[in-house]
Amino acid sequence: MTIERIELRLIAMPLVAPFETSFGIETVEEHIIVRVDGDGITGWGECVASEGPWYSYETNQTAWHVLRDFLIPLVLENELRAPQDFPGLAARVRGHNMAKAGLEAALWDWFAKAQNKSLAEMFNAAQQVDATYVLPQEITVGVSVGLQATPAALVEQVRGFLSEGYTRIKIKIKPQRDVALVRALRAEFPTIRLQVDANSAYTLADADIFRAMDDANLLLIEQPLSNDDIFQHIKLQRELKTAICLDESIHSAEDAEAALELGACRIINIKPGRVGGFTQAIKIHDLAAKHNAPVWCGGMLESGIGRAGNVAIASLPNFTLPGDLSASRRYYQTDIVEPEFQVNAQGKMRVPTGAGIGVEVVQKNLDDVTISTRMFRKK
Ligand code: OSB
Ligand code: MG
Repeated sequence: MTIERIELRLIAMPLVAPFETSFGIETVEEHIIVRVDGDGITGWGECVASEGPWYSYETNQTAWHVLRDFLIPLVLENELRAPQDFPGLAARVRGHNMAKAGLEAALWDWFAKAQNKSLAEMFNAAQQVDATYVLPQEITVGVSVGLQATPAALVEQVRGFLSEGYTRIKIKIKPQRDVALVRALRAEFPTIRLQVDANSAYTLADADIFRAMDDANLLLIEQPLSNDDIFQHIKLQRELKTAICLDESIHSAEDAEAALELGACRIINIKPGRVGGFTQAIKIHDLAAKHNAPVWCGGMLESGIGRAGNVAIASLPNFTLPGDLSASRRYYQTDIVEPEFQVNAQGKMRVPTGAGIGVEVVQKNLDDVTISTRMFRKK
């Protein structure tokens, strides 16, 4: 059981439509794909850093540097017995969670394939039904809708997603484009499962804006205040009936414990990339369950490689809220895996059952979107 080669690829995939958040507009998604090879087995992972340090400080350039110079040598110079060995090895590297998570994901896929188990099985997603344990066959998913030119355009976008089957809608908000959007949607769709995501665009001085949406029956308000903040969120959560959900503030199980015990939020968005990988994501899932706090799986506009891991982790039992896990074609004309991810008329997505990520990487599609490649070998 030895990893002999690791390949990095920077890829650029055009989005079917621009995605606008409070921190910017994305039209092309650039990610790093990590491939590990050994013993005739290939594992795939996706690093969800982006071009610029807007969502977090990581960029594809910082992730490439940290992977090339620090993380990949650690894997090639040490013998791993399980993917869970990686976080301990990588702990010397402070931060850079997305770089770590991209490589850890490839290791999970590689070890899962070596044991002929699906990722969901590796993550212990089986749930008790009567006397036996079974893996969930499908999960309920949602869609994250970017800022649109007008409230009317947003209403039409949402109508389209509802007609495709999605049963939970998240909208992006930013100052001046918030309460009016919620009101426009509630006027048209009074009972849908609706939530908002501010991506850290507000301060406590804006508390009135959140009070103004407190009666809109939102599932949650995601990351209203500063990235990394816990303290100010405690003060805001005290003022609101609606649950705050933290995204950018939670980088580890320790952060999650502080936020839940101190009352900074009542729900956590788990993105494996943001927390350094699936091992840490599972820790946060388990910790939140102990606190009776629901979690859901966030997204970073992943290709099918990253999506496969997210769908698998979202099948764990305390992922009780629908995730930002939409069909491949909601993001991309052509995905780099087969079969593509689909959503049915009830807003559900199937969890792959094959070994590892459970989908095949289509080499030609991957080559078509590759900007640069670099190979690393065991000495
Ligand atoms: O805050 O959840 C976020 C996309 C890029 C960066 C941050 C976020 C998002 C999304 C999209 O909301 C979720 C998806 O992948 O569908
Ligand atoms: Mg978010």
